[in-house]
Amino acid sequence: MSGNRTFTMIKPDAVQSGHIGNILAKINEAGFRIVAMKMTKLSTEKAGAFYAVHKERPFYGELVDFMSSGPIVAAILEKDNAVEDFRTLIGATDPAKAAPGTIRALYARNVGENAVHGSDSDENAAIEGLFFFSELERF
Ligand code: IDP
Ligand code: MG
Repeated sequence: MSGNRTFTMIKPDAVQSGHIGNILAKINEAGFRIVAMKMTKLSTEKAGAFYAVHKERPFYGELVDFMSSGPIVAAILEKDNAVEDFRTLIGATDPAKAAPGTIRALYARNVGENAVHGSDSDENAAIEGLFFFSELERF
């Protein structure tokens, strides 16, 4: 059975470009409820830990540098079938391949600086939500 929560970040490129409000509006219009949210900045250590699963990928260093380059907005989102529906809403990793109207098609700069993160499984959604939010910060 699919779960009802996912985790997202509005990445440093989209925060810097002033797209927080536009992206939250898309999330809202798509029927997600915000369970938790904060603006914060990842240290290189924290970014490295968050993306540890990609350690062996050639772009890992670039990814860690980018994700710690400026503030991000982290959030837990709730909706039926949250993980899959949110991946559909954000579109493909590479904005050049993302479907029209998706958040990455609208706001991403390139395959690395791609505006938003979205969890890839219920298990990772739970792990990633706990990485940022305590029980007292989840509503
Ligand atoms: P996803 O975010 O769509 O799940 P992943 O393959 O999990 O994509 O990669 C994690 C993040 O790493 C991407 O969102 C993007 O920021 C970055 N990334 C992925 N592929 C590349 C690449 O080929 N070059 C640079 N950065 C990349
Ligand atoms: Mg991923």
